[in-house]
Amino acid sequence: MADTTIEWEVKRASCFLCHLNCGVICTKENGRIVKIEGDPDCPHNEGFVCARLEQDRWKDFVYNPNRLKKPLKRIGERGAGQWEEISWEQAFDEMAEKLAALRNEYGAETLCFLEGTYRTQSNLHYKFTNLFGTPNTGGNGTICYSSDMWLEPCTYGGFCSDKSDWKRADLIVLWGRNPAVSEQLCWEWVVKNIEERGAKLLVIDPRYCEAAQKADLYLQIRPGTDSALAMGFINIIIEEGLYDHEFVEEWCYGFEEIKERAKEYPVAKVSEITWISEEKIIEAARLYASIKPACMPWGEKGGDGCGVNATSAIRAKAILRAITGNIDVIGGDQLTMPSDRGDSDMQYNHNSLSQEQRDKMIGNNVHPGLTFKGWDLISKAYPRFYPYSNAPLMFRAMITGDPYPVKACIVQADNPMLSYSNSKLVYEALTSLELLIVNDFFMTPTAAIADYVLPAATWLERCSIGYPTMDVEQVSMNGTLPVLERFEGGADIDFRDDYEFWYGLSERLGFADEWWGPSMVDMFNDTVAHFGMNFKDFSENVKYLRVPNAPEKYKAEGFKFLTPTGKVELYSTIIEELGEGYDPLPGFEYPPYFPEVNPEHAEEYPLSMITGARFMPFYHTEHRQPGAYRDLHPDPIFDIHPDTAMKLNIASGDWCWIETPLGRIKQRARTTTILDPRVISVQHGWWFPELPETDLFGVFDSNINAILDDSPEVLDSLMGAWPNTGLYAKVYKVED
Ligand SMILES: Nc1nc2c(c(=O)[nH]1)N[C@H]1C(S)=C(S)[C@@H](COP(=O)(O)OP(=O)(O)OC[C@H]3O[C@@H](n4cnc5c(=O)[nH]c(N)nc54)[C@H](O)[C@@H]3O)O[C@H]1N2
Ligand SMILES: Nc1nc2c(c(=O)[nH]1)N[C@H]1C(S)=C(S)[C@@H](COP(=O)(O)OP(=O)(O)OC[C@H]3O[C@@H](n4cnc5c(=O)[nH]c(N)nc54)[C@H](O)[C@@H]3O)O[C@H]1N2
Ligand code: SF4
Ligand SMILES: [Mo]
Repeated sequence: MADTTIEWEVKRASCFLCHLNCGVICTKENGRIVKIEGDPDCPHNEGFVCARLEQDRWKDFVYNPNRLKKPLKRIGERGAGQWEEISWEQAFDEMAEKLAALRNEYGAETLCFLEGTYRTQSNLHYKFTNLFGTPNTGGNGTICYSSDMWLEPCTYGGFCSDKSDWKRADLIVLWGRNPAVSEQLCWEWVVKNIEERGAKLLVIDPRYCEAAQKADLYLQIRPGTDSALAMGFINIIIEEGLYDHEFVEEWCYGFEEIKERAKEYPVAKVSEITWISEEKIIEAARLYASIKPACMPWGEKGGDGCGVNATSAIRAKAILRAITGNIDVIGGDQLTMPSDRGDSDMQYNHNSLSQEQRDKMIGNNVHPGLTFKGWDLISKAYPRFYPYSNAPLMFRAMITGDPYPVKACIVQADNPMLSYSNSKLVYEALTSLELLIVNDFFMTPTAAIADYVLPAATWLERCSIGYPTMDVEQVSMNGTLPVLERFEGGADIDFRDDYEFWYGLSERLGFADEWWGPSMVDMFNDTVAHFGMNFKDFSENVKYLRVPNAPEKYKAEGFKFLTPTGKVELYSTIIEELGEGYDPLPGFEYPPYFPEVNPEHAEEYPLSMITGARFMPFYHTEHRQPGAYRDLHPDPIFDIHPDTAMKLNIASGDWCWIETPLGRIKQRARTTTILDPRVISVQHGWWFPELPETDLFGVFDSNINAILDDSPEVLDSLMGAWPNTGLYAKVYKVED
């Protein structure tokens, strides 16, 4: 008689399909997950989950038949789709042997690492690269939050833009941020605050987006001009005496300097640059300075993603938070400070890397902010900061060998063939390597050109400590053991988690004893040791641990902001120390393609373009595999105003070419009045897993980054950030 016993199991996890790390409960039947629900007891999401988990869509993620099953070794030409399945042991042995040989031949700096948006334990790859001896870790962080993570500590010795007090603010400023799509849990908090507490909402966005539609005041800004607007606000707030006099006098350094600089941005000039009426600019500045407390969370587009003005936009916003007295107050943007536990260097092993190697970090002498050079200057405030090599320079080094040969790259949780600008150059760079290793869930366009492709464990298949981001009052530490073990319930994927990946390599390279042990549990045992228990007990007994933030730290006796002056530096002495060419005060310069500075270019490419405004259900380049996610959004879409579309004889739904000097890609038009007629909005992240691997899944067909520039002229000088908004393009119908 067949065994009909059904075994049920219920396990907790932190969803990592996005950074919010919602607490979830997974129900298993005979070793397979059958249900995932939001955990009502999780103080962060209180049962909320988004569309990525609803309708059982997660099944097409974790149980997707296209997941990588075994380590693959390239046996044909690069990109020819010819692979041999090998064991993990063989993969580790061979990869380590090749890495050691390349290190002997070219020096350790020949290895670089690439990461995308934070999706796994980021300390692990630093630990590995530092112990291996290379300073070269690059990533998308340069245009995503890391620039904030450096510039905010440089301004106020900590950072606050992910500790915005969404639920208790009386005014919420969403500036280049649309959480209604990008962080839906945060949007729940905003809506609740508006409905229950009567909070006001100010939105600054070129698209009349979901958040804008609920705003009390909406500014339809011209893409790429945010720092001009911020300077205009600073000017109005200072000239009208609306700033927080007490906070400025006691706690701000460089007020006269910023006041003088801001005078260069009178409202008429700002209106001309930003396409926003003078009245609205004044109204918005007064609103932000008068309603207290106000929070202004971080936003990718009105800051890190805006190219040459990235530093200025981020700094000017930080200054606005300070002069309006909204830093570290309840309902404002609360300040994080280094933990007083004195984190050991074991997490990152930054101290294992010699100064000689640090000095070789690519970007160190050109865009020093995010490199070790910049980190040294803010490390008092942010000892666990992640330094970054500059990715555009690193790709160029792979191709040219300048400043030295970069011959090997490990890619983990990143899809660089799509996520960085100038994909064709990225392709040239990655295919010129002697060794490319990719660790992912799926065969991506990046994995397709690798030498080794290794199947990764998802968040359901590894243990974790979830630290939900973007949440001010309930930082909950959610320790969980794997929901699924390898091969459980008949699953056929021979994954290793990201810890095991690094440990396996380290073992063969002779530095395993620098790790906590062979398993991630060993690391987490150490993380929770100060609670007097091991990780297993912690995950089973503690469930959620809330660590409330303590606001108004500056009111304590003897407090100093962790900057060189001990104050909020409106004028940055740290940037000054980095030398000429880096401005200690924010401002605005016209980005290279603007008609004001490049009229010929604008004649050929007349439409202002934003790229990568988020849309559901995808997370960047993920979930394109045929199935539940893709069914919700089968084709790439760009938005265009109906008047503009009509002039160009484009109907909604038409496939169109979008062209820049770097080439053209195609997407389908969607006409909408949420945009100014002069602006188009193009989706990012598009590839087509259903197309042949040998064509790299159509990676150049509809991927906007294939035609975006990352050359030195378009980068922010201090951060080296490349632009994904405020660009210029032309569009026309695909005729054949
Ligand atoms: N034009 C334009 N370009 C942009 C942007 C834009 O707005 N416009 N946005 C930029 C921003 S802000 C970011 S953050 C980047 C994002 O860039 P990426 O992070 O490169 O994009 P993802 O598609 O999220 O790629 C992550 C890859 O990691 C894999 N992965 C996910 N989780 C794990 C894990 O736990 N372990 C392992 N080993 N692999 C995992 C996924 O399957 C996927 O292939 O894109 C940037 N690029
Ligand atoms: N669905 C989905 N959610 C995501 C992601 C995803 O890929 N998909 N990615 C995650 C990641 S890594 C990040 S970094 C966050 C980013 O989160 P957000 O910053 O909220 O995301 P975006 O949609 O890139 O940009 C927000 C808004 O900025 C507007 N914008 C574009 N150009 C400009 C400009 O020049 N100035 C101003 N002021 N606004 C501009 C866009 O129209 C958009 O409405 O989203 C996260 N959430
Ligand atoms: S909001 Fe993010 S963490 Fe929460 S359920 Fe959706 S994808 Fe998962
Ligand atoms: Mo990001």
